[in-house]
Amino acid sequence: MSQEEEEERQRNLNELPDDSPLVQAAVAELRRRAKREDIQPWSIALSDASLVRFLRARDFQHDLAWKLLKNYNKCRTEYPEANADLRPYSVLSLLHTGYHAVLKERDPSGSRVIIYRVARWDPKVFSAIEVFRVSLITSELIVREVETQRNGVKVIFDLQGWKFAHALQISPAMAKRIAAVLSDSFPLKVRGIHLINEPLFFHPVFALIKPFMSEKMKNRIHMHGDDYTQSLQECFPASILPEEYGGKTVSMEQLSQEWTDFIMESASYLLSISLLA
Ligand code: VIV
Repeated sequence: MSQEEEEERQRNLNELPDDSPLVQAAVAELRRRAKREDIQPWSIALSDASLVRFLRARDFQHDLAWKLLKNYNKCRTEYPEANADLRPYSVLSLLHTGYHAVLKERDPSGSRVIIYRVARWDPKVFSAIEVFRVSLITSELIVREVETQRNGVKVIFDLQGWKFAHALQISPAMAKRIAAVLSDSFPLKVRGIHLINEPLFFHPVFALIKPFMSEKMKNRIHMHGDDYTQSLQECFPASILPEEYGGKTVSMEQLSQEWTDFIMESASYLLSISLLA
């Protein structure tokens, strides 16, 4: 098969619904592999709905989907501080600060758009592990959406207020976890990371994360600086952005409140995927 034919094949498979025979066959194969290789049955759900995420995240390349599943499993079991307990209560007061929101509308390519505001994270109150857990919780919720499985996510990090105290929280181990989850340890395609208001002394932290990232991922990181309005709008239409970032219709406060409510409504699902003893 030529490369174009292979890409065409992957695109077509990605458009198929969960219950189509081709998707079902690929899911069954992935499940057989997981059972044969003794993936701990308690650590990851082997349901159709869960397995199909890994296939879509890797455009139905079976070996890559399998590798992603193994890495995801490894992260969940080897990094329980962030991964084991995904119940939202531990991060509720962080969510209430307005640290995090998910836009209502997707971008024109169908990606989910997520925003984090570092200025709302007080490093004396919340550790990087808890902050990381917020991202895991949101990721576990949006990865259930078929459109997100197909078209991935884009992230906007507002680094205004980034301080030395934040940087101190990013240990080399944490930098490695961040890079891992962006590249090959979570079944979401990361289509872009957009940094805005990044101060000069964010660069040493970025230098810590960079060596663990693939070329492809590095190329997807955009630094917009302080004067970001225009360059950000070249990447995202103003119509989907909140008021604080050049949009017209909705405030971060409102989006953040609504997403926090959604997380809280999802508490029982989040408990069901937690790995509690
Ligand atoms: O968690 O798809 C130093 C994305 C992110 C995720 C997870 C998934 C995902 C895009 C991250 C992005 C955020 C879990 C599945 C990596 C959590 C980051 C938590 C840390 C503590 C935030 C501190 C601020 C960073 C800012 C820059 C990071 C970029 C270079 C990625």
